[in-house]
Amino acid sequence: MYEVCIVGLGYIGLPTLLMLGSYIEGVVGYDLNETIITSLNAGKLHFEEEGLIDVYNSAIKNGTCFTQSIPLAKTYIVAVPTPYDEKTKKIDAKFVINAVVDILTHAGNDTTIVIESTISPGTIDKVIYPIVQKMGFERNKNVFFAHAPERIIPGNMIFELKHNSRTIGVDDVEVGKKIKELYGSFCDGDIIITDIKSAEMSKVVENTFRDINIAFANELAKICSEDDLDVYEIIKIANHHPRVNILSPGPGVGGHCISVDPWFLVGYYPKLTKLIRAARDVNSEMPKFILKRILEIMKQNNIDSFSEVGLYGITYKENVDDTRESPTLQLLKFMDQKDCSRIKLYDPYVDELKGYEISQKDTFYKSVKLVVILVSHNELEQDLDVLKSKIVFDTKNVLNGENVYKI
Ligand code: SAJ
Repeated sequence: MYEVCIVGLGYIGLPTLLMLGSYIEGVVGYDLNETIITSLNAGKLHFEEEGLIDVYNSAIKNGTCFTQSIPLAKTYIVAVPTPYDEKTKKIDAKFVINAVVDILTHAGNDTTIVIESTISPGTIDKVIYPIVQKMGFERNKNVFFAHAPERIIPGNMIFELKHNSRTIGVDDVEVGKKIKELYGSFCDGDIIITDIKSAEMSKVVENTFRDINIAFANELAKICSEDDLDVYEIIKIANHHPRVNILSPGPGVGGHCISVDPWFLVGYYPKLTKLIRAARDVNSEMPKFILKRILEIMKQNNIDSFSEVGLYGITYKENVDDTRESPTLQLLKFMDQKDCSRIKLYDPYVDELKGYEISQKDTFYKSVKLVVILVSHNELEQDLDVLKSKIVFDTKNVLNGENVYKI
């Protein structure tokens, strides 16, 4: 029997598995997706992340393995996606439910299941546990639950896995101690133990806080743009106040966390979430504002075709290859099909994207007059010379010059 099985080897499950596997023996990763398991067994990682290959190598040395059929383990850590229902704004917990049912069907009694996936407050009590009960299990007797929401940021995952503090929600102090010891094998940060619902709530609150702060920055950007003020200068000055810390405006909020988790609160507390809802709306409308600015800049520079416009950056943020909910894709959705097919797209991390043609870097720069920077990948530093000869709309505040427009 394995010590720990990680269920779901995506953006969170895989780094967690490999980190744990570098520190303890008896760790196994399980995923339904055959391609993922085959590639991991062949030594290939299915997404890029700094330092991931190093922890892969040390986990493998330590005996970590991957499987497509659910193995027997003492503890299971579930890291599967938790989308939300577009209509109701409530969590769609089907993947977590399937994982828990799958685990209990195979593992039987005395299993500990740690949910790492972000879930709306009350999901374990109200959604998962009733299903588990119907299967004949009794909580805290023959099945034990914990919620250990992840906190790692893509681009710095390995460092943050080791150094960030963690929250562990449990029903039972003894289970809390056991899970704390497990996470403490690799995590140097504080590990705070609380109840399950508080852990569920605190995770969603963290991402919602960031969404609201970014929305404030984005709203300021619009105000400043209206009055010809430099929003970055204003935020820089305000942030010198010891109790002010405004984040940066940008083309929108992407990824599968910050743009999703606030809905878990809106969906369940619709009458109490005016601010959270407004922040979501401000951030979701940002790509539309960017499109309006692109059209203004095109007009000012006598550019009348989108074929002379290029979007630099397709991923949801810099130096990662993840395009989920990316502001660029949100912007393309606001454009009509004809304009969309004319506009040029380039991203050093993206070679292909369903429904769109991605240019090679040389062709991209040769064919466009206006470059819109939507993601400030470090790779951009290599292009500073060519960018001097273009009109640039820099939505990330990384360039300066007479040819550069800002949000
Ligand atoms: N963004 C801005 N302005 C900023 C910061 C970010 O517009 O000042 C945009 C980014 O460009 C991106 C989006 O917001 O499109 C989200 O990026 P992010 O770097 O803020 O966050 P994520 O989604 O990569 O990771 C977040 C983190 N949560 C918090 O910082 C509270 C991470 O710690 C979580 O583990 C992760 O969500 C998650 O999985 O929940």
